[in-house]
Amino acid sequence: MGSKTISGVTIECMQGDITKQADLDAVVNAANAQLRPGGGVAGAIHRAAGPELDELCRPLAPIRPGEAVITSACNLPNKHVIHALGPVYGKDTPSDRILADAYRNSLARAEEAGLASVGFPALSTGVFGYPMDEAAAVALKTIAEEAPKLNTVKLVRMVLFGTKDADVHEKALAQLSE
Ligand code: AR6
Repeated sequence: MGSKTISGVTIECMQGDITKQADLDAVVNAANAQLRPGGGVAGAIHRAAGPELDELCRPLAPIRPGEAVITSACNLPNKHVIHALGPVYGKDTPSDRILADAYRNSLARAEEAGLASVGFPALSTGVFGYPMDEAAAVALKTIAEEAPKLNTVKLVRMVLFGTKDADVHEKALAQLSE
């Protein structure tokens, strides 16, 4: 696992499952605009959270690319789920700015709720087609840029499904200046 502390915020990268991060206040869902279960991360989060999560999401939908909304985490081992809509790579443009917005807005929702720790999957890198190395650079640069502005959030963890994806993120983390 890679880790670095910037302005008092610890940023970690690890291989794992976003639905099994019991020590985090919130996990971020790689959502669709309608906030419906879907596949990938969204399917896994809704399955673990139970059907009540879908009910909580309905009145908050639709959201636009780059936006994020927060709900309770229902049966997940966290307090909250933050539902973020990343860009479809090359279709929602400029994709890098919209991806950065999705991370920034997710952190803003966590701060508003007074949370101390948040876990992200690699937004947009599955069905939405964002190349992993480019997405990792945007994700970690954005989290590092936001770190000095965060008051309540002290831990941000990138949770990557594959070991290769975790390596790519750890390298991007190592390249950030402290
Ligand atoms: N834990 C951590 N990472 C995961 C997990 C998991 N349990 N499952 C998948 N990943 P995706 P997107 C990785 O497709 O590209 C959905 O159907 C996965 O390997 O979930 O933002 C929604 O309904 C990939 O690297 O999100 C939307 O329609 C990353 O998480 C659409 O897909 C994101 O993959 C969103 O697409």
